[in-house]
Amino acid sequence: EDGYRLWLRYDQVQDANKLQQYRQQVSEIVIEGSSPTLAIARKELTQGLKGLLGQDIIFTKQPTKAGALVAGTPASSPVVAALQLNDKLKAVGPEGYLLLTMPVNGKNSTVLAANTEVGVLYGTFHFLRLLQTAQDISKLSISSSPKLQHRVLNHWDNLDRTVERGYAGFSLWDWHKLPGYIDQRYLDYARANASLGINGTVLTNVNANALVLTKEYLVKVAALADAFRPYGLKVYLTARFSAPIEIGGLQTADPLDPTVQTWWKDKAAEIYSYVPDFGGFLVKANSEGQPGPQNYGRNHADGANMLADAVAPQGGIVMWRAFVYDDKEPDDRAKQAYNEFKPLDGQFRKNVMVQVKNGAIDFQPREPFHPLFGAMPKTPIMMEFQITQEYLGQATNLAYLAPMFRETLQADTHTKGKGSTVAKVIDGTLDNHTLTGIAGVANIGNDRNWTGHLFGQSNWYAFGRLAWNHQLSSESIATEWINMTFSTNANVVLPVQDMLMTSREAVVNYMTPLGLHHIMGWSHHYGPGPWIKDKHRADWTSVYYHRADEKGIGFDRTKTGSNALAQYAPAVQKQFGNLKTCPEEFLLWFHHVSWDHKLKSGRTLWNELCYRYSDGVQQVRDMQQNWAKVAPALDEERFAHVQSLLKIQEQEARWWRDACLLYFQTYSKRPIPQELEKPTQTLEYYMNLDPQFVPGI
Ligand code: BDP
Repeated sequence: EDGYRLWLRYDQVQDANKLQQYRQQVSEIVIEGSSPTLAIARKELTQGLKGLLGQDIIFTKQPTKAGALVAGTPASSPVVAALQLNDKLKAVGPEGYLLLTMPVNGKNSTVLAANTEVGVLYGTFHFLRLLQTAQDISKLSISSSPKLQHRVLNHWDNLDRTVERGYAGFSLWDWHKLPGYIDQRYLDYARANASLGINGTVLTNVNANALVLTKEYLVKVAALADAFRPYGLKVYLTARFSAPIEIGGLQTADPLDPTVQTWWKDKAAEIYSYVPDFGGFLVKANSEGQPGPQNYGRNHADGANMLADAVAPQGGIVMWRAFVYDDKEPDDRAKQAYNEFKPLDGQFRKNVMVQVKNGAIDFQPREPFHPLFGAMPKTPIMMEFQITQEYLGQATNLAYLAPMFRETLQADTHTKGKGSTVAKVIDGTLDNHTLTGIAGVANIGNDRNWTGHLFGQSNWYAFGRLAWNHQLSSESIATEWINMTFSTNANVVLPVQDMLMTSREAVVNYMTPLGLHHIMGWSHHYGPGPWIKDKHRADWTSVYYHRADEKGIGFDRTKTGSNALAQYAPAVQKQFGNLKTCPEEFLLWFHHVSWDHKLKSGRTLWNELCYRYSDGVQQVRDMQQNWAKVAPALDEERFAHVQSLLKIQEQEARWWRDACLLYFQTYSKRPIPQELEKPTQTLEYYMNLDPQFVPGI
């Protein structure tokens, strides 16, 4: 029980009555066709049902008795074709599927129908999930299709197999053994993605290496693409903007230079000769030292359009990142992306999406939504979430991220009046776009359990489920994941559900409560570092963000400060701009607030900070208690793994609490409330800690 099987375990249904019912309801399978994708669906049904029902599965050509599962497309299956589902199928589009209880040849059956074979595969996983989560399958009437077109993982994987901000071992891609050796792990990876409906993978780091675009690597990329294709998973690459110079021998990478344009066109054609369904490019340009069009006095649209033209003939897309900042924006880093991109609205080619991080700084435990959502109505805006926990305790902290993803998706931009949610911006319904997408920076590596922390799997899972349907609730996704990963038994579900649902808020509390942000350890972003200052760039220090002084704490982003707030719609400005109406979770994001300011709890800001930090520690202790409850129902191996990590998390929560409170206290000059636990070390102790080591406090 090392976690390798993820949420696709298919252990026998625990409830005896349910098992009995399911055995009758799934008595035989009718699935025609022998394409690679249908072969995978058939294998999944065989293994899945065999495991779940504890008996062998019978395949037939026609339903012969009640309880047949009939799966296929009208093209692959004459039985499905005869059912006349055309209208319903039309409505679910190329990747959707139907799961219907209906008579077939007079026999009560379950029909799984789709327009494409990948649709059948997605429906297969859905059907198996119903059994894994102990649902009633007697009257199915499901039609499901994705709300977003491109559902993509971003791997920040380097060619030497290190993973930027990866905490689960090394990269899955074994470039050395490719293309000859196809590791079983590639197939298991693709299968897990298919089970969620993830349909794209960017193989390489946004801090890109041009070598991946050389012939030597492209044959390896092609081997991966071939392995992934039957699972509906398309391959994308990051394009290093200076590649024409580095591997092409040109003098320039100026996007308006015809020789550069031709170089990229030829390069794209070459890539398509290896990977005929290549998805396109993801680009980080003019950010954190990456080259880009601005090196030549051009703008982001010039750069993106050049690449878009290169991949357009073969139907490729460009995902151009809006994560740009440098020290040119002296008063507030949060403003730069909007300032650079908003004026370019309407100037991008049709096959370009601008990929925007959920918030304007950088994947903090909590950020208000990025002001670019809703601000560029003529441009398809793609969401970028970070699944890997760079700023949320990395692989030692349990933080279930669905509530964080949902919080951003549900946020109201007000750009077209009330109800203009971020979800509607990215799914194209607000501004009428058909090109839509979502990206998640992967938390996957070659650790046996894939994600380092077993519970990291829940974040891969949640990202995929929300990418398919952003309206799912965090709770329902959590329940599914728990049922599939651990058990459907309430003794397990309830405590683990509780752990998942508090975990992200716990992290916010013990790291960055009340809108604090970017106060973690220098560069590695692990552990507290609110004292960090005097680095070569102010916007890489902590004091730049928290601005604590004798009077108070917080970053004034209102008119009296950086006025970053002006980038939001008037209704949002009004709400966030007023100290009285600003949600407390964003208070110090937008305001510099005096230590004695009274909060909703009736406490002063200083006391509230002390309480929040302490609550965070308590919440981790509650998680430990909850986990202890599941011991009797769980295998020793997974239980012990999580138990040890929770112990580390509790230490880290105290580390954060004590270091931050002691540090901020040097400004507030107020005592930590009597009733709260006190730090056991001095501030100097924390400031001098070698950040490589978790303090054994
Ligand atoms: C930051 C990471 C850095 C990434 C960068 C990015 O610290 O490693 O390269 O984002 O998204 O969060 O480009």
